[in-house]
Amino acid sequence: MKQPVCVLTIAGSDSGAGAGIQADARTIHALGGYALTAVTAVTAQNTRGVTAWRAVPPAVITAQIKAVLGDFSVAAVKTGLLPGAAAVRAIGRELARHPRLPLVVDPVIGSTSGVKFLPVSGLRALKRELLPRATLVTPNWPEVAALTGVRVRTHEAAESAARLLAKECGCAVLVKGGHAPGKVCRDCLVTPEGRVHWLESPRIKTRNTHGTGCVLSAAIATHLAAGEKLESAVAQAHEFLWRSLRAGRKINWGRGHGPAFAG
Ligand code: PXL
Repeated sequence: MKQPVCVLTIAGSDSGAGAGIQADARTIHALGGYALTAVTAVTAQNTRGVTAWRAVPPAVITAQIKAVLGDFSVAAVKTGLLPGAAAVRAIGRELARHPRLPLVVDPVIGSTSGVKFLPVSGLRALKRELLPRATLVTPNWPEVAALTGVRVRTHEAAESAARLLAKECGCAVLVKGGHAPGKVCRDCLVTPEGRVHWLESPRIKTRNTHGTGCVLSAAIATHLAAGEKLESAVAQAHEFLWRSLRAGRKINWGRGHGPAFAG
């Protein structure tokens, strides 16, 4: 058996396994990698929403990261749900010891069902302490609006916000168009040098969309871990998510939003 590439996901646990650590691990393994995990929060949820959640203390998050990075040969890192400014700062300090590791940040603010995981102070810490060290940040429309203050209601505004964030933080920005109306889903990638690439795919009609952002960012991190260039990693991850959504579109999981199945 050939040596698998190790990818570390720093994210929350989802008891329904649609998003978070569970979606990341499934995605990383589907793409031939080995998922290492640092759990940042525990959520109780199913397809209908989150019923309870608790943050893991920052010291316990960093102990997990130290344990993994101090032993395994990790080739890329992704972050998902981060439960507050103190956790963001602690993770930033830990990852600063590994400046060459590719880092994908999915700036999760809350759940679709309305639970807020990261308050404004956390978002500020994310922008100041994690994004300048990141390879790529992957906000959706509401997240890029919260990070930049730009009102995003059109694809043109999404591109402007992405350009602004890339300039402010010096990292690449992928704004995901899943929240936009229309029959085509359009994501916009802006590199730190200001190159712009649009990725388009036909929108898939399904309720099973929980965890799409987790699958996408975990897939990008796995492709980066395998040594691929950013544009190629993003394009392949976009395609992988589209295929996963299409494969799982008719599965009946529960009464709400089932997982964007990545298997
Ligand atoms: O999709 C954002 C997200 C990420 N991680 C966890 C979540 C959610 C949304 O509910 O629960 C653990």
